[in-house]
Amino acid sequence: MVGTDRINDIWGARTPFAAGEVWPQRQDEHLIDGIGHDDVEKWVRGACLLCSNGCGVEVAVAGGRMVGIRGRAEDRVNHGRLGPKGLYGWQGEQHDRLTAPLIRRDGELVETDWETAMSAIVDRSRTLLETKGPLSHGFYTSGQLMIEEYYTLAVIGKAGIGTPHMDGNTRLCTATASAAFQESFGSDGQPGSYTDIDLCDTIFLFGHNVAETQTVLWSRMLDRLDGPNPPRLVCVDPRRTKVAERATVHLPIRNGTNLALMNALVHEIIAAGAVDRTYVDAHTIGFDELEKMTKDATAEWAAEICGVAASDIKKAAEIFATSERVVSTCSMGFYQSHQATAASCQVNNMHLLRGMVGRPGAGILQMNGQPSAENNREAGCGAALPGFRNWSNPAHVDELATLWNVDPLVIPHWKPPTDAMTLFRYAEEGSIGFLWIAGTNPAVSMPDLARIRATLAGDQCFVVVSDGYLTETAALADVVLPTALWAEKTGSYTNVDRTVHLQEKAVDPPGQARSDLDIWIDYARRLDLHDKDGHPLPAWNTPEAAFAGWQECSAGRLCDYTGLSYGQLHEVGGIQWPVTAQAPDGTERLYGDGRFATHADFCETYGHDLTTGTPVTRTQYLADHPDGRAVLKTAPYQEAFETPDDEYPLRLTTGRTVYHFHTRTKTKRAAPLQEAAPSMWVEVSQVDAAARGIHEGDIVRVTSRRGSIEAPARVSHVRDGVVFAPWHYGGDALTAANELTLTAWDPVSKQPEFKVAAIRLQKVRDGDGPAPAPLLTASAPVEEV
Ligand SMILES: Nc1nc2c(c(=O)[nH]1)N[C@H]1C(S)=C(S)[C@@H](COP(=O)(O)OP(=O)(O)OC[C@H]3O[C@@H](n4cnc5c(=O)[nH]c(N)nc54)[C@H](O)[C@@H]3O)O[C@H]1N2
Ligand SMILES: Nc1nc2c(c(=O)[nH]1)N[C@H]1C(S)=C(S)[C@@H](COP(=O)(O)OP(=O)(O)OC[C@H]3O[C@@H](n4cnc5c(=O)[nH]c(N)nc54)[C@H](O)[C@@H]3O)O[C@H]1N2
Ligand code: SF4
Ligand SMILES: [Mo]
Repeated sequence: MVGTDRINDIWGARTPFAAGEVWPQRQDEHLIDGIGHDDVEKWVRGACLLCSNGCGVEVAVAGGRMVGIRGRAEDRVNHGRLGPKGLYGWQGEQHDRLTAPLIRRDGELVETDWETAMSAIVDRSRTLLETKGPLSHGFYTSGQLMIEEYYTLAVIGKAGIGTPHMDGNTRLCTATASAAFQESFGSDGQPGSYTDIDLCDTIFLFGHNVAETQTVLWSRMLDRLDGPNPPRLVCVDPRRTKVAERATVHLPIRNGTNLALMNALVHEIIAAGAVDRTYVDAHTIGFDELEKMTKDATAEWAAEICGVAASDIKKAAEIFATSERVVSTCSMGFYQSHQATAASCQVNNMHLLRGMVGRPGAGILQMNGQPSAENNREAGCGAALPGFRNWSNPAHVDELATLWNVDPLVIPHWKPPTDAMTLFRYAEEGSIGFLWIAGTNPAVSMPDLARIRATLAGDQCFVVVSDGYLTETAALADVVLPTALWAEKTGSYTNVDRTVHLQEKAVDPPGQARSDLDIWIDYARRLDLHDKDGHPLPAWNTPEAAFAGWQECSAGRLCDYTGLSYGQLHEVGGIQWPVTAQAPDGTERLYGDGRFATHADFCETYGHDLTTGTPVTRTQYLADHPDGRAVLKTAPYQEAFETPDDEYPLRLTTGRTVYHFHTRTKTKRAAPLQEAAPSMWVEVSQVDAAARGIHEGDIVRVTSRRGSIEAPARVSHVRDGVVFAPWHYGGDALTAANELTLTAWDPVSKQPEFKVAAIRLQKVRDGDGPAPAPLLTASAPVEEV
């Protein structure tokens, strides 16, 4: 093995640096056993596809196979570094792949050819369109495809078929990031940049275990923390993560109480007189309302609800109030909760109150999780229109109708676009009779799995699954299509801080597998989708032509790609949008001039009431005159839908471990990663374990109102009263955390509440050794094992 060990040395060697210096390069590399540098025939450029950090890479190819990987030293995102998944995860693509289409015959999935599979899909599709119309069709996609693919499906679904029932698993992931941007700034679009980490004096991490979920970004933070004049660090997480261990203040709040904390932090900042009045007056609306809504939200009040010391809340507020350059991130601990949008807007508000948006070192990073969640949102492949356009603004719909040369009435805008949770409800009751799932595994990743399995397996809905593997979801489908993955095709990905990368095709896909782009173009041609003049829709057949189509669609919008080219992406690596004739090398930050995307004719939404989700009308919106000013808004704190009671006395939360990606389709097939975290466990505090006679490694049962799971217990540093379950472990054994989670969502972003449910915990039997949980992460045991 040539290279680096990222299993035992997760973040690698420190390269400390001071504020304002350039983050030093460190090139990480891994070649498989038996392969040396001289054996590599070519290095192909691209970006890692195993989280939203989007690290620039080069893939080593020999004999038509991938044989290794290295970080791209000059890339702005990672300066050469790679984490565990980046270094080893691709190996999982070389095992157990689907190589031919499958079709269900007499209850069994059997191999078939493309002609049979596509004919079955198109026959069903055409019959339903003729008898029931476009509302019979649903598309549920991903945060892991390429923008060329998303935009192609957006055109098929929105200009060709005309269904509002399209969403991505981005609904489970970053819908709240998008919603919070829209509510505060008028449009989706990340204001900040990773270089803000290099310049900041303070970092706030809200429900974000960056040490395990964006390991390379954490390396950047660690290098600041270990350098001269390190930033102060505040961490809000019910577990003692590696982030918490480095924090100046760690607020281990009860899960499901984020908004109480946020309202108190804003209260304390206002009370301290730390508001930048000049900025607020010139660039925001809604201050008086915000002040009123947070008037009673004292640190003492929140301390009761959140279960942390009032003095710590005050300390955190004081740190924010006395810093000049804060970087804040929000992630799933905030997004997968009942008042997700309101809590995340409060983070935007804290920055607005202190005039810390779009300034070097002062940046908001509402995180993305998946590598191309951003692209799904931009391309309008989910519950949105392409280019951050406003579905309730007829002028925006007309723009698209002109671009696509279709009747505006075809483009679904007579109702809000359908979110994933509602889409599955329609599939459950059969009004959606044709559901195409691509690049996601809902039979493990959605809440309340018993219900999802029944929906997918039932006869009321014809289910097509496109995936590289026979996943838990594919096993329930009517037709399964084998797809190319990642470096087996060419296309672009955009990461958290708007950095676009081009992944260039390095190897052929296995067997008969085809790219999602080719599959969808084939489907569109077979359905004979066309524009008003009879020209085929979409108009392209190749990734580069799809990219050109997308560029045209993005023109003049915030996510303007018009100045980019494949050639430039190949040469430079990551480039941040907008890229235009005026900004040919990209744009580091948005909103530096204090002008936001809230003009009524430009904005993506007129906003919502954050408590109920009720839309604000255009008339109301105009009356408030945001007109380029940001909107300060929040909601009063409410308890989560499910809170502990006598029967279910503990709080469940769920999340990730560093070694696995999601439902593990790739990482369980990559030996170093799988060996590092081979099977399910649950994390319990010392106090809760002792009360139930549970010791490290004992087998426990966790039961909620939806179901139960059994797994070994790790006695860890999770807060008392909270049980943490990783949700990576699907399969037959009913160990998936989502057996327990509930069907409930934030009213604005519609993001499901994976981070709050009530459960009961019982010991089942003694264990025979420590739990199979990692030792070097937030899952570390309290006592040595
Ligand atoms: N190793 C690894 N990395 C990944 C992924 C992966 O599967 N594995 N997935 C990628 C994707 S798609 C995503 S979305 C990101 C997710 O990245 P993160 O958001 O960092 O991941 P999670 O582990 O889901 O949740 C983060 C933290 O939220 C805390 N938390 C739980 N409940 C609450 C709460 O009520 N309030 C607060 N404040 N915190 C709470 C948890 O203890 C956890 O440490 O990671 C990306 N990176
Ligand atoms: N309890 C709980 N549940 C959660 C979460 C949580 O924190 N707690 N987090 C949620 C979040 S943030 C997310 S992002 C979701 C993720 O949930 P999923 O999207 O279901 O997770 P993955 O395992 O990444 O599934 C992606 C699938 O796409 C396939 N795939 C990869 N690349 C391609 C491609 O190019 N084309 C095609 N057609 N297929 C491809 C992979 O093989 C895999 O089967 O889970 C959510 N579920
Ligand atoms: S931080 Fe994310 S993008 Fe970078 S190597 Fe790790 S998994 Fe890949
Ligand atoms: Mo995600």
